[in-house]
Amino acid sequence: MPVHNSEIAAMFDHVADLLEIQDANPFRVRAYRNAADTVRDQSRSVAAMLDEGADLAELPDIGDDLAGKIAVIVRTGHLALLDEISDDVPEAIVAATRIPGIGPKRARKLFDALDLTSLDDLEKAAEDGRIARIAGFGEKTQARIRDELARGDITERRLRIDTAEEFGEPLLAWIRGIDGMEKAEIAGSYRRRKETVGDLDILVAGRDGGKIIERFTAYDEVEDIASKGKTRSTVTLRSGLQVDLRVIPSLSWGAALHYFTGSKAHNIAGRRRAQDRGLKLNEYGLFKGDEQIAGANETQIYDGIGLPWIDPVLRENRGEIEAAENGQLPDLVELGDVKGDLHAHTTASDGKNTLCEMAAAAKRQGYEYLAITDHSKSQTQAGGLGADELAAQIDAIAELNEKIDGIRLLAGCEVDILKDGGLDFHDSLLERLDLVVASVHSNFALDEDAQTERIIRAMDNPLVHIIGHPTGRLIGQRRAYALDIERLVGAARTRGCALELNANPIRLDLKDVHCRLAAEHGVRIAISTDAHSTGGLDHMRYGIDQARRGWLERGDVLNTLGLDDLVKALKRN
Ligand code: DGT
Ligand code: CA
Ligand code: CA
Ligand code: ZN
Repeated sequence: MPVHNSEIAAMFDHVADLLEIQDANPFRVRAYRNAADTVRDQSRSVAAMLDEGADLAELPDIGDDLAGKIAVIVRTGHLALLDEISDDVPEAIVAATRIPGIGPKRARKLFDALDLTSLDDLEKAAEDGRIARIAGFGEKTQARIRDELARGDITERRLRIDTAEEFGEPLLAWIRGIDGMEKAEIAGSYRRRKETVGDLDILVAGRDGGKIIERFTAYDEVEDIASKGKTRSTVTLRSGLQVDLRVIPSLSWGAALHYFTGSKAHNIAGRRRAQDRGLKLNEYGLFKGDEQIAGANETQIYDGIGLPWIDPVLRENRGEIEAAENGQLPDLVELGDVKGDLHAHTTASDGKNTLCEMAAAAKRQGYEYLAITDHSKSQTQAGGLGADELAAQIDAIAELNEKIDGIRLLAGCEVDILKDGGLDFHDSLLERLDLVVASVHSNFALDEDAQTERIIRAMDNPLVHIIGHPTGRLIGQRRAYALDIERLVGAARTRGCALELNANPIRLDLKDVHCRLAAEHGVRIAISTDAHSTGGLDHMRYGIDQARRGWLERGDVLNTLGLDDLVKALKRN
């Protein structure tokens, strides 16, 4: 069974984390991080590429050394370097670096100074007041560490949707090859396209459950079998992902799919509706007394409780049942509605592909336009462009637009929002751009008032079209900065500024409920990939899923406009 890209990427990221804690050469750390990004961004399996004899050293940021390491990982599942250095660094230090404000060096200092070995030790130290006594830490840091550890999401293990897909889709394909299975689907939060999933809930329709489950548990990635019966089994995969599998008769397929898709709150509301009609709804069907009146398909289940079919992305009991009842379900935006991408980087800053390559890739997506938005000068570690370099890029884009057909590049910039809400470039330069995305990349620790004020100040500038990744969160890694999102939405509305839904599955920023809030206030959402490579443009579909969870319709989304309408819409006054 091949090693997945995300597993290779995670190993390289892990090496980078450990090297950073060991205070290794920053260039070496960077090399592993870049390699991890490259592997993660490949739309094809690196293991399969190797199998076909591809030379991985031709990929961006992968030299002969790293290509060799990837080959070993694919062959053996191991990276010797990682085993070596992880012996020297307690895993808890790596976990501690996820606490906001605790970088690798400070985490190391904490653990060394207090002779800690686990996060429990760290929590105790924070409670006993020992952290505040270390030079350079203080009461405030101590309180933050205590709160973060008490909150628990540093140690919580939910898998990002893209990672879950990487393990879930091959497993599903394998299950679909089992003799005697009739249908199989992944239900649960995965089918609702939530940004993270706790576990996978797989449904299989078939008669001989015992035999199907026997084959299921023989899947190569199964590491631990917690239970294994005739209709149900729970296993853990090598990746740590838990999988619940249930085998049901075809006659109950729709009912089971409905039940195990959830959410629980949506189910409970549905069951109550059934009761009000004198019916009983469970995972086997919809019943009137002992008679099954629906069950084989999901639409019939909804029909039986007097509702049209409701898309799984809406099933959170956030008003979808009432909307369905009143014929007011949203006409959700679709991937095919997207006419272009409004946030992308090139080799000019920290991207991996050139202007030309990005343009060709956007054309392959079937887009009308792609905005090139490299970083601005304050982003030194991301190769931010100086004013002259941006001016040169504007010319290069104009030149390229003359030469290429079928795609229009928009000259843009992801300009840093400075601490006081000012922008990293002068208006005289920003004026020359087709599109300005303004983002926060620093001073995450400002209090809510100051942070909100800062971003609103940036929106005061009519040259700003979109606020990039508005809350700054990185799923599973960095909490959103303090922000009054309602105030931000109100300010965006009065200023005619759009907010980004960053489609990168590690960001998905804005969250679903915030997308909905923005749209309800008439604020346009730009669904953008923030691609740092040609492969990154493929992330659009995660943004679309998130947008749909946020009830967005085509008209709510800025980049569903065709080129001419977009250009008109970008003229703020
Ligand atoms: P997750 O795994 O935490 O990302 O979220 P889900 O939604 O996949 O939750 P999970 O795996 O615990 O259960 C799968 C579905 O099964 C859930 O969405 C709804 C259904 N379900 C589970 N427990 C209950 C329950 O106690 N009552 C009802 N009505 N449905 C339940
Ligand atoms: Ca689940
Ligand atoms: Ca489950
Ligand atoms: Zn950014």
